[in-house]
Amino acid sequence: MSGRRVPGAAELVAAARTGDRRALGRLLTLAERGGRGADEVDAAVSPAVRGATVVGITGAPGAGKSSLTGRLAARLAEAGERVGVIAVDPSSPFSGGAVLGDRVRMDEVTGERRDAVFIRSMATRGHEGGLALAVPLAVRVFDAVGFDRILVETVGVGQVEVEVAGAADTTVVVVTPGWGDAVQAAKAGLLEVGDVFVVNKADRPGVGDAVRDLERMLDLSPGAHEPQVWRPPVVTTVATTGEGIERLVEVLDEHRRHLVESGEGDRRRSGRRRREIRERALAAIARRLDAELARDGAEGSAGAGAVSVGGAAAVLVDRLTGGASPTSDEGSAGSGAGTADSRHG
Ligand SMILES: Nc1nc2c(ncn2[C@@H]2O[C@H](COP(=O)(O)OP(=O)(O)O)[C@@H](O)[C@H]2O)c(=O)[nH]1
Ligand SMILES: [Mg+2]
Repeated sequence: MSGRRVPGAAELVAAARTGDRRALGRLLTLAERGGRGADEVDAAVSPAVRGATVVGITGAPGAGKSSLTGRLAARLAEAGERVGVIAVDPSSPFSGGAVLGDRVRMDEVTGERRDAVFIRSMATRGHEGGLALAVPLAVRVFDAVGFDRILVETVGVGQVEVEVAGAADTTVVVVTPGWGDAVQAAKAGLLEVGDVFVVNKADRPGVGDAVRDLERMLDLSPGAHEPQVWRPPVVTTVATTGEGIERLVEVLDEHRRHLVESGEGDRRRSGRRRREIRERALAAIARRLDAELARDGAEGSAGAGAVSVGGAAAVLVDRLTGGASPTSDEGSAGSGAGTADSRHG
């Protein structure tokens, strides 16, 4: 470890904990790239994780998520918290104008407490295992080096993005006034994942209608009228001026209390951990599968005597699992894929 010029993950963690922002940036890059580097980061940060609160912020492009995230980060930082921001933007990886614009906007509002906020943009492609692995690891990095709250901004349009936002302790769904915006959110599956709803751009006409639309849809969700079930509050904001942000912070705190008191927080965390382990195992298995397929050449496992595609797959599974019965393996491989599909559905 000490002989290398490139610092190892443990050294980077130690440096990042003392406030070294470059070290933190490198840890996040390693987390995003996946593979062995990410595994090292994982091993280095996991023992140091303290349980920071993760808030997912999602909604349609242009709804004002980045503006809202910036305001929220600034407000929390002013209150003494250290805030990590992970902004996932599929349309503008790294150097795209939108990401850069978001960064500038957020830096502006962060002002004096600027060092209490660290913003990281992440691309949705180009790293092994994808967001489902990169984001939770990045969250643990922030947590382990001393951040109290982690805001994860994702566009609420793809299943993976919705899932990433939904893997937070508290998920905030952002809509805007305007015909059908709440309906669109419902269609994208955002109604189910939302713990808090924000009608942003409340400086525009139609705010009352948007709030009513949301309340009406929330009335129809299961358990909506049971007292022990969390009823997602609807908050109106103007992200550009900061109006309503205070109320949003209050509501986030209320939800955090609810998570603790109801036990739902622990359930979510263990569910999240299970999903992440599953994703990581799947990625490892996929790597081995690919290596096996490469060894077999273009014919796949056909050369091993299997004629059908299913048969060839069963031979491969058999080889990887060390000889369980091909039929039962084929069956369980099939149902495993079904589970993965339904999870994304
Ligand atoms: N009028 C108005 N514009 C807003 C508000 N919040 C954000 N915007 C503007 O809406 C555009 C999209 O905002 P952005 O935060 O990038 O949205 P995102 O794509 O959801 O992250 C920007 O031009 C913002 O300045 C608001 O409350 N009122
Ligand atoms: Mg944005």
